[in-house]
Order: sequence, then structure tokens, then C-alpha cells
Amino acid sequence: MKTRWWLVGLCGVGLLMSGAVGSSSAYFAYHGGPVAEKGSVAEPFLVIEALRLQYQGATIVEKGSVSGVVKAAGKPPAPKPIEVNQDQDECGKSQPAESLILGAGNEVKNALVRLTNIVKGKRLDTKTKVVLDQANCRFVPHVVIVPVGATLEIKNSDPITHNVHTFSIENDPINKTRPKGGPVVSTRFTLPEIFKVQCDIHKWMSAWIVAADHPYNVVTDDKGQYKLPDVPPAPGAGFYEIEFWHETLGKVTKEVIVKKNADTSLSVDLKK
Ligand SMILES: [Cu+2]
Repeated sequence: MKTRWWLVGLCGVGLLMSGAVGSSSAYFAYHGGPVAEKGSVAEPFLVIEALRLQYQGATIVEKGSVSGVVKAAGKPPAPKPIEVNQDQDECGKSQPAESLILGAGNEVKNALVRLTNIVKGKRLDTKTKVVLDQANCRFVPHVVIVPVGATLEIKNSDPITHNVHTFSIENDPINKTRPKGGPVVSTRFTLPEIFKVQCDIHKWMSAWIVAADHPYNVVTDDKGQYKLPDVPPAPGAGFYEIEFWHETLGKVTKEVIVKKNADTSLSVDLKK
């Protein structure tokens, strides 16, 4: 889940000094003089970040789902194929750009759809093994969801050397050369984060890793479709925040109400 910071306290009262204080005060002697800079003397409030709500996995009895289609607004131009300038025997002369893959009706492949404020739901599968392959000079899949605590295996299925370089901040980054036939790189992530991974040898090779601390994350298929199943209705008459993210088209956040035994349909257009 997305990290949620809750404000549980407002602490401190700022001193606002305005105007002169009588110089005959018993406690303070005010010394007037030229004011070089005017501005706030003290912040009126100090805000303290205090409690981070962790996602809680449980057996879910009442559940519904959310599904829909992600499309691109307007008609964004498809990125041009990328010219390959090395290892052409294995990688060909060009590679399709994967930064924006649209269907005939502007449906967006590889958009991430996720609930961002869910704190309780089905259990996260931390026993699973997720594979990110380097095959035919591309990362497969292009967007991979890895539960926090689960194993990600990064393979090299090509007969050439690749590299794996992740650009994570919350999690330890990886930067490893991957000779052909070399061992699988196994790793785990400890914190939720979306980050890029690339091959430093073949610059067109990149993908996105979504380290997720709850199971309500999904990637759209080549028809732009998504479905988030097994979602418990939000407590009370509440709603969830649902985020649609794409590496090129950006992000849109909506609110969605989930009802038990029902599917809520929610489709969006992403604008570049
Ligand atoms: Cu490579």
C-alpha cells in the first residue's frame, strides 16, 4: 500500500511577534531598531509525523471488485522504434519502444492500477517467486509487481551479457553484470516503491519494478483492461483512493466505492 502518514498531533504554538512591545514591560525589554528583513519570525505550528499505518492481511469474507479500462486521452504519438547500435546479431537493428504501447482505441498497456489507502484486505503473498527476464534484449515483463518480502529472480535468457541496474531509493539498489548463462540474481524488497530498472550495456532496455506491500496492485493488459478482485468494502460508507499510473502518461487518482458481491466499473483517460 501507499505509505500513509497520519497527523496525530499538532504540537507547539509558534510565537508570532507583531508590533512593538512596551519597553516598560517587567519581563522583556524591547529594543527597537532598523529592520533589515521582514518575515515570519516563527512557524505557527510544528507538524509531527508520528504514525505509519501498516497494511494488515486477513481472511476476507465480504468482497467486491473494481475493473475498467485505461485509455490515453487524445491521440499521443507512438514512440519510434529504438535504433540498436550494439549486439545486433542478437538484438536486431531496432527494438520497439515500450514506454507507450497503445491499442487501436488508445487503450494503454502496462499502466499500474492500485489502491493507495487500503489498510486491511487479503493477505500479501510473500512466498511467491516473481521472475523478471532479460530475453531478446528486453526486460520481460515491462512492469513487474513484486510483493514486499517475496523473491524476485532476475534471469538472463540471452546468449549475451546484460546488466541489471535498479534506481530504487527506499530499497537497496542493484547494479550487476549478467554474463550469459550466469546465475539468476535473487533479491527481495523491504519497502513499497516504484522504480526503474535498466541494462547499462543496452540503453534501450528498461522496465519498472513495483515493490508492493499489499495485494491490490495490478498492471493493465494489451487491451488496457484491469481488475482488482477480492476487495473488502471500505469501512463505514468509505471509499478507496485508486491510482492509475503510467511511465509516460503520468498519474490520475480517483475515489471508488466497493460493494460486496459487486463489481465497480471505473475507467479513466490518462493525459500526457
Ligand atoms: Cu542488456
